[in-house]
Amino acid sequence: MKKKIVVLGGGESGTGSAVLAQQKGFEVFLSDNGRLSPENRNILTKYNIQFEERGHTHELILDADEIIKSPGIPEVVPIMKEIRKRNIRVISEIEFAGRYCDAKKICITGSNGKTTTSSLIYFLLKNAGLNVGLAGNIGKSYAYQVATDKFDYYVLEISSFQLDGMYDFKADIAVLLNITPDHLDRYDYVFQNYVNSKFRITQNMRKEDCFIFCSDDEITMGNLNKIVLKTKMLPISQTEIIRKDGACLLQNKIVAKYNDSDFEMLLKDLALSGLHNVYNSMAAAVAGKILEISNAVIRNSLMGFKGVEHRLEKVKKIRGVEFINDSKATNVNSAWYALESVPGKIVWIVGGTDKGNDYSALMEPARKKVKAIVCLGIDNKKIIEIFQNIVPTITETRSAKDAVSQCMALSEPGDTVLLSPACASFDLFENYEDRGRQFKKAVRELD
Ligand code: UMA
Ligand code: ADP
Repeated sequence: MKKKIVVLGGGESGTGSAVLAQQKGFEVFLSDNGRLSPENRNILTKYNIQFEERGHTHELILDADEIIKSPGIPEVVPIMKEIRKRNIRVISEIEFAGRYCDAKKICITGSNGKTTTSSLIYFLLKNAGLNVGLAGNIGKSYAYQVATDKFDYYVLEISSFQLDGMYDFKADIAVLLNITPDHLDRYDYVFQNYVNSKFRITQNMRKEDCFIFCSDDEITMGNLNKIVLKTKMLPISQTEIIRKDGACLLQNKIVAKYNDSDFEMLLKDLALSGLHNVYNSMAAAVAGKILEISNAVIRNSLMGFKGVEHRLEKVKKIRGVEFINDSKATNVNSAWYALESVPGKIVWIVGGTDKGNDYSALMEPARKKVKAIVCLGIDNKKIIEIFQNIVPTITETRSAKDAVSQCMALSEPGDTVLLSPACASFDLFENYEDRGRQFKKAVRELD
């Protein structure tokens, strides 16, 4: 009898998983408790895949041999509780697709910088002429690409939700950028649970594999000291000298080393600005060295990378005021790096859906640099309480258009208006992309 695979959720991840499972000859059933997009409905129909929408029918799900759960579905929903009661194996799309993919896998995780670093490494591998795909928590699903494409290398951005359902998967090169509190609502508000999830990126790695990690990150180091890894260890640091494999700063240069081969590059030549992006560039350079990409290609890639939309994206300078869209800064740590990287005085757009934020780390940069705060959210009480004695002017708005026009009124030539909200966007916007686009539109309309 055919093994039955049930796919829970029919979004990007679920639809791709169903296509791959169907192609591999399983009996496949996809169940979504909401509405499918017309595009995904068409794909499922085209591949002859059985599916349901607007509800999870327990009898059609609970007889599965294995379940592929979409990352956005939390454990607390009733169907998941039933599945766990019956001990049915639940995996993520990445675990499933990894079974059918013999490409070399470069996997990037961390609380912040995943998309930037994955895109940069992908850009680097492409420039080196390698046959490479980009997938994971970005773009077209990994499973769909494994079903329909053939690559020698994959750069995979991996979220903690995806890691939670990964068991036998193995990265050839793993990158753990940093760990700061995020998504705690999905981890019973226990930070260690989230940390453990991030460390799953190292599971199954062997001595010939490579683990790139940030040795300046206290949480990473504290946890690394508690486990034994067989893999090659490649620290990246901006505070200490790395004498063996890894990357560090030497005066005004980054230096990346692997197997006695060095790569050096002036900091000022990096395309991406800000201390956080120095880490991202270091991780990419080390990955490049491991893959034996030439220094010239690594240098040109780190110099020529255009950055990713909504991450410290310069929108426009209007009457001497620079407008920057950092809508993807949905937690405190990413907003900290944004405040740090902007020179001069800042009019800061902050707020949205609070994920249990502790804003105290932002008090110091706000005191030094922020001349006014324009809140963009429904409930701004916490932000006002924290910053009212630090920042001279705080106003509240509920649309990108209002926020932008208030910022213009509060700025002088030489200032920067920075949208770096430290919060999710779901109170006023569809998602962070919608927030970023509405911001950019409002900025362009000012002119
Ligand atoms: N659904 C159910 N039952 C439920 C709840 C939801 O069936 O109880 C259905 C919804 O109706 C919907 C589907 O599940 O149709 C959505 O699943 P999903 O939220 O997992 O979204 P996908 O479209 O499958 O996209 C997911 C990732 N989304 C999340 O982790 C929330 C995408 O990451 C990822 O690119 C994609 O898989 C890859 O295949 C996005 C993301 O926001 C970019 N990630 C988070 C982040 O970056 O912060 C982690
Ligand atoms: P992710 O995919 O992990 O959410 P992104 O590359 O999309 O990461 O960046 C999210 C936010 O974090 C942006 O505001 C960006 O400027 C900031 N950021 C990027 N890299 C880092 C890093 N290494 N450390 C902290 N913040 C970062």
